[in-house]
Amino acid sequence: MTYRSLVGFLLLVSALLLAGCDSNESPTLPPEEEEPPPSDTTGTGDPPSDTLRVLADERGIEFGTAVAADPLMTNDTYAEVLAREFNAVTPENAMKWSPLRPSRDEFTFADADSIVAFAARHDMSVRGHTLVWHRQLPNWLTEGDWSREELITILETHIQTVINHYEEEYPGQITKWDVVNEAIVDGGGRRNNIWQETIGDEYVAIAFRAAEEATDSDAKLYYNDYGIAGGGSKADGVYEMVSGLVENDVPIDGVGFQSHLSTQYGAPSDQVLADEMGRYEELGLNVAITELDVRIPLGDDGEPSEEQLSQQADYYTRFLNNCLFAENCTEFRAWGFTDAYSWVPDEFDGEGAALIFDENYEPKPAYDALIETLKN
Ligand code: 9MR
Repeated sequence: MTYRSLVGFLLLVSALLLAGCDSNESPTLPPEEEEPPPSDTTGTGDPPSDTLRVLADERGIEFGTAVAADPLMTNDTYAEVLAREFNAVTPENAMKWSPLRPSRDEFTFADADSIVAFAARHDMSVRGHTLVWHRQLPNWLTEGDWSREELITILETHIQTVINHYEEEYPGQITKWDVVNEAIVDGGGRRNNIWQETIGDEYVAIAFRAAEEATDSDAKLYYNDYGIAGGGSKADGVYEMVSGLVENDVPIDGVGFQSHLSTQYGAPSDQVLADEMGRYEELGLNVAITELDVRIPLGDDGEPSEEQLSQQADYYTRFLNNCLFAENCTEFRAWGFTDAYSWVPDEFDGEGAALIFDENYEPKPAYDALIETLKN
């Protein structure tokens, strides 16, 4: 037999064998397509491992961010990253007087509700921000000629209506309220604003009492301010005011350290941070990091340098670490999470890149460093 005829014979035998197999067995069906695993934590499947949210849940810490209503409603990536990485939110603007109260008798809850409803769907707690402040006030309020009694009534009605609305519509969802925001100036004294001028020092206590009276839940009531994490006259002024509230049995549960930092001004040392948090523990109060961001002065190309990004990562982790170490700190929140939406470039010329995801939702070194901190 030649080589050619041998190959031909073998091919014929194998063809017959294969034909025999086919005729004896039913055709094999392709396996059924399986559902792809969920790519996010939109409430439908298991969350991916090692996100900030998963690690924060494991440690039992609220790990949150400020949220803007507009991108939440219009940008799927924004909503997806938010639900994947955080277990807590703070409405960035939607609960302030101006958006919430277009006239004395009218309340518009739609934007704030959309954030709280999102939080409810995704099992996130909410920090209500903020019941009393001097900014973002409607014209009808700032231009009115109010007597002390009238303004107290307006303030108390506001606090009651807002708290009641959320306790009725979204029970248990708002676990903290920033009752009063930024009442103290850099030197340590009271800020001169409409509340202070018309009602006097007492407006702070009035607001806390109104909040306590309005709430039927165990939502915690906070005073919230910036520039108090690193000590100094403002930090002392806040401490003094808060101590006075405690002494007078005003219902206050905690103090929010906003913590808007810049890489060009440095960050408080661990010791100072621990001392500042610790002195509130001695008063029997909680503390929270409520609005952390670390802005960067950008170069001509508009980009942060590697060194700046690593300094930023260091500041983020320093604040998280100190919160994890402090017995009375149960909450860590950033003021936004993507550089695509941040208040910083609007307010600080030439500065930006303050958050832990860049404009394209790519994690920055600060993100990785926070992951490591939560793991360790
Ligand atoms: O991030 C908020 C920005 O979009 C608003 O324009 C600004 C108005 O005053 O308020 C910003 O949020 C502030 C927060 O409510 C209180 N602490 C300081 C925050 C940054 O200014």
